[in-house]
Parts: sequence; C-alpha cells; structure tokens
Amino acid sequence: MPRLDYQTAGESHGPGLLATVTGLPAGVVLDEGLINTELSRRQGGYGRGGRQRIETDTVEFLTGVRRGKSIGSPLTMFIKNKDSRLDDLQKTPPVYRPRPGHADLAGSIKWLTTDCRETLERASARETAARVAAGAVARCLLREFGVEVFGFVRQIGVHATALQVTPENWREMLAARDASDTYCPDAPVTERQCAVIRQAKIDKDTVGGIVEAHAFGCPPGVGSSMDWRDKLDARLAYAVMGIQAFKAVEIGLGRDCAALPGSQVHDPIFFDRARQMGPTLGFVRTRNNAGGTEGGMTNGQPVVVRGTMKPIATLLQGLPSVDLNTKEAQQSQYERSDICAVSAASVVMENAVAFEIARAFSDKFGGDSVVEMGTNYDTFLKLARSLPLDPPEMTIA
Ligand code: EPS
Repeated sequence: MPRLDYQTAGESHGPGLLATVTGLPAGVVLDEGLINTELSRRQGGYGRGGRQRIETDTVEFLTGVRRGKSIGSPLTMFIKNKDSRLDDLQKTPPVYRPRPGHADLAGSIKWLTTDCRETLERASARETAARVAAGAVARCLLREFGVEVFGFVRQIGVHATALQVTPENWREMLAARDASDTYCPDAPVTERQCAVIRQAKIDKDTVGGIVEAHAFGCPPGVGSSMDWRDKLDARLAYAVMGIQAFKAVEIGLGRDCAALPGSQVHDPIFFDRARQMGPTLGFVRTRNNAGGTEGGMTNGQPVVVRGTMKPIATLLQGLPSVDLNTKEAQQSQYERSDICAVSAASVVMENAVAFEIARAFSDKFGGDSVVEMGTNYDTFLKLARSLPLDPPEMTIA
C-alpha cells in the first residue's frame, strides 16, 4: 500500500483541474456533497473577482471509486474550467510586465521565456480547487475516526477576532462562520473586514490576512519524532507554506512563544479518568499553547494551525516593474484577479491541514481497507489505555 499522497494538475485557463489521491484505503465513503460544498465555499468570500461568477466548481470522479466508495486504486477527480481559453492568443495574451509579488519574474527567467503566462497559469490560485478536493477526500477518511477539521478567518488587514475556538464551542463557531461574508465567526469584526476590502477596491489595492484551522478528535501519537520528515507539525508547515501567497505558518502559540517563560508556555498535564474512553485517553490540559503537537506528534489536544496570506499580487493600479522584452520601466500588467482571497484561503488551508492529518493517521494505523485501519486504531487505543503493559520498573534507592 503506497503512502497516502496527492498530486494536482491543470492550468488556470486550461480545460480543467485534476487531483489524484493515492494510497487511500478501500471502503472510504466518498461524500460528494461535502467535497462540492468545500469547493463552493472556496469560491466564495467577500472581495473575490469576476472568475467566481463564471465557474461552478464541482467534482467528477474519474477513477478509484465504485458505488460511492474508494476501492484502493488511485482516485482521480476532475474539476472543469468553464473559462477555458489557454491557447487563444486574443483572450489569453502574453504577459511581459511581471507583477511584483507573483511568480511571473522568477518563473519566466527559470523557464527561459519573456512570457510570464507560461508560469502564471500554473502558479494561479485556481489550482487550490484541486487541493481542496483532495483535502475533502481526506476528511471523508478522517470522519471514519471521528476527526473533524474546522477552518475560519482570524484576520483581514488589521481587523482580527479575539474569539477562542474550543472543542465545546466549535460547532457554534462554524454556524457563525457560515453566516459571515468573510468566513470570520465574529459579526462586528466581519463588518470591519468588509469595509477594508471595499476601501482596497476603491484604492485599486489588495488585502491579506490570517486564517486558522483546528482539528478535533486526534488521539495522542499521530506523527512521529523519529524522523524530522515525519513530524506532523513539520508536515503541516510544509503543506500550508505550499499554498499560494502564504508567507508564515504557526502552530499553537507560534511566534508568541518567544517572549514568554517556559512556565507560561508549556501546557500542564492532568489525568481525568472520566475522559479515559475518549481520544485524549484521559490526558487533559488547561490550555493548548502547543497547538496539539509535542515532538512532532499529536498529544490528544486539538491541532491548531495558523497561516498568514500576503495581499494578492495583482493590483488594478499596477506596481513598478519592467518590460521583459525592452527592459524599460513599466507598471506591472493587470490580469483579472481578486481584491481579497483570505476567506478562500481559509478553506484551502483547512483542507490541506486535513490531508496532512489523514496522511499521518494512515502512517500510524495503516491498512488496505478502512475496516483494517479501524481495527488497528481500536487496538492501539485499547493498548494505550491499558498502560503500563508491564509492571513499572522498581528503582532501588
Ligand atoms: C482563482 C482564479 C483566478 C483568480 C485567482 C484565484 O481567476 P482569473 O485569473 O481567471 O481571474 O481569481 O487567482 C489568483 C489570485 C492568482 O494569483 O492567480 C481561483 O479560482 O481561486
């Protein structure tokens, strides 16, 4: 059985996008409704551009599925682009004036062309639709183990919500998020965020922000401290940093750890016998500064990831740039784009985080089918609850 993994293919204005998920065990119930809901949420959020009025992203399963369940073979999904015009020189002309902040300049030099379109078509955040589809499939697997992932917008521009998400209140937060135009579960903050986006549109400018994802229901021990490549926090950072326009990733308290003493950073451990049968195995904390990971492994607390997205690089006013053919100073080229895509990015990060957790879950509990994986999961929890397996060692003073 190969490791759970995924790849995407497709250009922004090509015929469509593909996501291929490999290593998915057989028997996962593929909830097409969930996948399409996530795709449609990714298209939304206040401040999006004209493209989202053209597209209605939905997934078509091409391989790996029978009667609504995975069969263990590579699973391929197709998302059709209605705005498909890649070979039409009139409709998709060359781009010679690179946008500062975009892949345009570095990519055109790398691939030895002065036409930035060759790079931008793949660098475009349109590709994140395929990533959301793959992540939503991973969530179908995680659901079998009671793991749920919740993502939202923490901040747009300088307007941040101070609301704290907990295992007790997250469903309420989800309802508030779904009622918000910016996917921020705080109504007064949503209004201020919308105002900033409106002003940016008037100013022909763009805005960035911070998004957050919480994963609930992971037992301790998912991920590994044995190899840095298998550390769950490292995998999460890799996946989140790989999202278009992300410039920073934090787990739990993140960079705020630096200014505090250890006594205020590390989360004290308690044991609550009443919660022993839950995924925490009864090990509880009074706070979650660690963001649910210690030593690159889950510790039974919610996994908390934050990502910072820079403002979109395509500005209606343009930015100082250079014509790659003449080397003369020119404003950067305008391509249809968004004023703010932070809301969409929250959906992308939420699903990218889900995929990494599902991968670490498969590494730990393995199996060719969900049934086998479930048995491994149950056996592990049973063994962990019955610790110590051997009588404790006696120390002689
Ligand atoms: C996007 C589609 C793109 C942009 C945006 C995200 O559509 P188009 O370029 O056809 O208008 O709206 O892409 C970028 C921000 C970018 O840098 O390319 C989407 O589907 O999310």
